[in-house]
Amino acid sequence: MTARFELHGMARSGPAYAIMLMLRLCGEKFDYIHVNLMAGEQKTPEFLAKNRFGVVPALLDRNNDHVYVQSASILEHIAESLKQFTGKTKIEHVQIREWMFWSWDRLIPNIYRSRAMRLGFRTYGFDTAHMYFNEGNAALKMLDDHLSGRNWIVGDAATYVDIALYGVLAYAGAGGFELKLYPNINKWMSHLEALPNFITPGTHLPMVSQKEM
Ligand SMILES: N[C@@H](CCC(=O)N[C@@H](CS)C(=O)NCC(=O)O)C(=O)O
Repeated sequence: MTARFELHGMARSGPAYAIMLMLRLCGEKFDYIHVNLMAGEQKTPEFLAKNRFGVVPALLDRNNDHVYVQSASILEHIAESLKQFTGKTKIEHVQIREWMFWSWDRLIPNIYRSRAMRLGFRTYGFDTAHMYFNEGNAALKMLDDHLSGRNWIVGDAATYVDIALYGVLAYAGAGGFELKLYPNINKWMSHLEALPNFITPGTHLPMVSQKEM
């Protein structure tokens, strides 16, 4: 049987990892299309027809032939359509979205920009680099405080916001962030790592396209 989903991604992309992790945790097989970012494949007319933003990930859902883009929106679609990791109540749904919006406002750009600088993909002056690093740590502190006495970000079970944020924090070390300073985040990450079918970023997406992963 053909896989329902086709993920377009790149091995070292955090948002692509988050989608792959979500599909794996849902027990859902998917086809994988490698997008060569270094060669600029994400800016070709063919790819832009799938994702107008010219970035990975993108997810084709063969059930309605729609290509979903922006990892936050993709995760929400997977959760809702597979009825997994959704949160239990209407208020939980709202809280999940609040954390998703917060993360793209305060946490994720600071982590990824710090990482991109360390990997040599971007260059910033000292003040700018310092600002991303400090704001990233302020966001980590906020998340760590929230996780005090909790197993999950929202409610009493894992939801897609846990998966989204795990997908980012798995790369925080590469941005120079010391997660050991955040004990509640560490504990929460170990809860997610204990879920069935969990897969680490190091062993995830290949550098070639692959059927039925
Ligand atoms: N907010 C987007 C961010 C996606 C993003 O920035 N992807 C990076 C890889 S991690 C990318 O494709 N960069 C290529 C480019 O900007 O040309 C999402 O969550 O999907």
